[in-house]
Amino acid sequence: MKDSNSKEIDSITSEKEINIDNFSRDELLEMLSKMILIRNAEYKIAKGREFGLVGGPVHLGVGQEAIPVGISQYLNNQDKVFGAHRSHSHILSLGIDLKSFFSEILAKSSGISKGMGGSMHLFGGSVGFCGSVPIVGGTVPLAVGTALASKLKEEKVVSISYLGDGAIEEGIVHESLNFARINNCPVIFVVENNLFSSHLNIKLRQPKKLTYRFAKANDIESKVLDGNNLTSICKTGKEFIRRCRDGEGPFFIEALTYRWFGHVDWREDIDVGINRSADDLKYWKKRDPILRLKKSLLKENYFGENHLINLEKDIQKDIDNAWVDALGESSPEWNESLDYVFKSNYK
Ligand SMILES: Cc1ncc(C[n+]2csc(CCOP(=O)(O)OP(=O)(O)O)c2C)c(N)n1
Repeated sequence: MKDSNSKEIDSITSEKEINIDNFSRDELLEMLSKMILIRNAEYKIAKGREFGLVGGPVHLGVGQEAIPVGISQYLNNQDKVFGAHRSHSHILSLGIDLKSFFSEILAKSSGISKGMGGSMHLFGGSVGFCGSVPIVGGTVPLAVGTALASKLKEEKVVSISYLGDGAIEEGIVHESLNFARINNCPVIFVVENNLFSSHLNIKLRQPKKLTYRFAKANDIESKVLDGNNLTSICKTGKEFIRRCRDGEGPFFIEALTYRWFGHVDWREDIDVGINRSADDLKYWKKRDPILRLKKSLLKENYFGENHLINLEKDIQKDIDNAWVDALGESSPEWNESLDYVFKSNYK
């Protein structure tokens, strides 16, 4: 099924280098490092899942890194960020401690939620990540709720709701869009449109591949962006976040992207050739957000090739060390789940 590289998608996304004018060397280095960290951490999780070190399903977002990194750049720890089942990138982009993150994925007591949540129930209050849940669309009204609270308390706190093109199909999302608009809540809905809901192409689910029409229907200002272009995400993210702090909002960003792995687990090709074509994956890999940023940095002489190679090596070393440290941690006792989950006396 050859479809994601249609004219409509082609006109928004590109394999070209990206425009880095007006960004400082330090800022770009910070964001590039974050994207590499997220990608390589997810590759580490993929291997861990393959070799049975990680239990339960993990949903990897390799290929989609530019979106949360570009948005998180303009957030602070008071802001409230919500994700869903594919949220490693969301919490990592906010700067969560890597060892506690891996410990959580490996179900260790030292994990951010004491190993009780795992890959799909991430929480990192210290960095403003208010939670991810596997119920598709489930966190969207929560983000609207925190935004309403922020408005009522005049706090200038912004809420971010990451959701997929599949989540857009949930009724609660439409109620949330309407409620956010009617109450002018400082929330930004960020749709990571990777064109698939599990194994089902958007073409088979919706009359159009773009979802921003739902924002229009609710009178919410929106922008459709190339989700693999970091600086484009930054530009709009910065503007919408500032305007939310100034009392405007809600806003809606539709960021077109693609995941390189199958819907779940470590197999890159789990649904390639079944529902996703190998050609499409190749097409999107040319639009790699990290590669495109690197090319621009090299072309503009912001960094030399060696600098980037060393940067990647250093990040990999941090990932390897954090992973080994996390693996060495102990697992919770069985009765702890009774304490934390059923008796609700989480300390
Ligand atoms: C309420 C609900 N319905 C269905 C599912 C099954 N399900 C899990 S992930 C998923 C696809 C979600 O697609 P999307 O929102 O586009 O996110 P992506 O997986 O592409 O990141 C579905 C349907 C679920 N977890 N929750």
